Amino acid sequence: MAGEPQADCLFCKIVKGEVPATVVKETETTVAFRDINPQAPVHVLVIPKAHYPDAGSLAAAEPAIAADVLREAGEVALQENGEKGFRIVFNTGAGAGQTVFHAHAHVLGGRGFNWPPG
Ligand code: DGP
Repeated sequence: MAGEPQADCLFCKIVKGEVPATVVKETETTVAFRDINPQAPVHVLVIPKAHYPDAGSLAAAEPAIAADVLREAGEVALQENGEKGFRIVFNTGAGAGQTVFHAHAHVLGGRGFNWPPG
């Protein structure tokens, strides 16, 4: 069923505590943890506890939880990076570099960023 945990999903395993992660913030609907392969001094992933394959399908099915992810991304950035600017990225689809098909926001900060992104 939509939103249910998937046995073969890495991030569902992190939600359940079956795979360890450095959690920096958690709410009833979201978990924020440090990326294992950081691309910036601050690199945190914010995920919904419910399983949806990407941000768009999450927003279509559970707009309130999608809003929770966005709010938490901003709060984690403030917590980890102060008032400095930050970037939120949702890689969507393998062609855009998505490798884990459980919706997640990358929260990146602590350095400058180029535009357009690579
Ligand atoms: P994406 O490529 O947008 O699907 O991002 C997936 C991110 O997940 C990538 O930046 C690396 C991170 N990642 C992959 N495996 C693990 C893991 O086991 N633990 C943590 N903390 N992060 C992981």
